[in-house]
Amino acid sequence: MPVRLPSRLSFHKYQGLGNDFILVDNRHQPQPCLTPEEAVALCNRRFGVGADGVIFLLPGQEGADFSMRLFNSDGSEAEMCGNGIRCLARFLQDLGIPGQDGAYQIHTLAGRIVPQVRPDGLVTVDMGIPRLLAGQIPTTLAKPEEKVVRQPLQVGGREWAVTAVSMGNPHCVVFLEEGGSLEELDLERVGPLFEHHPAFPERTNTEFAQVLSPTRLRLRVWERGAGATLACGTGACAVLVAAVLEERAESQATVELPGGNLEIRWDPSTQHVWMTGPALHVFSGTTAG
Ligand code: ZDP
Repeated sequence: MPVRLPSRLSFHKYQGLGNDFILVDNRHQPQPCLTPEEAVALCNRRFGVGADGVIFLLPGQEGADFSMRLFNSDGSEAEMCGNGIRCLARFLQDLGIPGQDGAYQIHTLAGRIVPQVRPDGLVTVDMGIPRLLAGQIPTTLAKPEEKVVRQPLQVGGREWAVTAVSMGNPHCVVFLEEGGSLEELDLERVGPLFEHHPAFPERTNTEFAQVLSPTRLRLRVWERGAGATLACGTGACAVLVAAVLEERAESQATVELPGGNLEIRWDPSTQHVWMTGPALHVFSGTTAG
């Protein structure tokens, strides 16, 4: 182990569709109380607690109730995290902070995001407006002010048709054509090649998707900084947006991920994307002294 675990750290483990996070109550100071290296050690599934990332609950900024920051399991920082913000909303409820009708205004590096815990325990999140211009993703696959929809990209010895979407964090969406099988996709081989492709200067999350019907999509994800995970909330939103841009789906659909389903809606009038799904507390603990 390169870095020791932080000692006597109180933490809370949550998961959304098997995408799991270590939540840290960091409300006492504006900066995360852990270094990225300490987050890597905590996320290690054999030497540490085990998680896809560490999420910090921080004091509010810019008029928001609270702020969220996330270190991936490789120590890199993500601007946003869809499954993670559902977990954060459940964590706030568990801390006894009711919010306004279960809704919280959360400042993230991707702007203001608003999760709301419903009476049935599922969390609906206003994920904001997707950013579609190449300069916003960022990607060099088009001029900065142009969209990237079904653009050819050479990766791993073949050509793929990719659509780029930012949900605050970068996503590259690939629909497998007729006959292509998600099960047969060698995610561990092609995932890293997409993640580190020079066309994505901030690296990228990559979703491999299949259209089951105009209201039902399926995906496997290779996450920037975390590898293959069981689910990606921002990724599910990016796939629905890409499917609408490619005229493959309606503006509301169920998205099947390896860990379960999310309901995603891209509101045509406001352009906001809405995501609904579960988030659950697994256990709380304290690291050794
Ligand atoms: O953008 C990134 O670096 C992602 N790895 C962040 C995590 C995204 C996540 N899986 C989600 O649900 O949106 C947590």
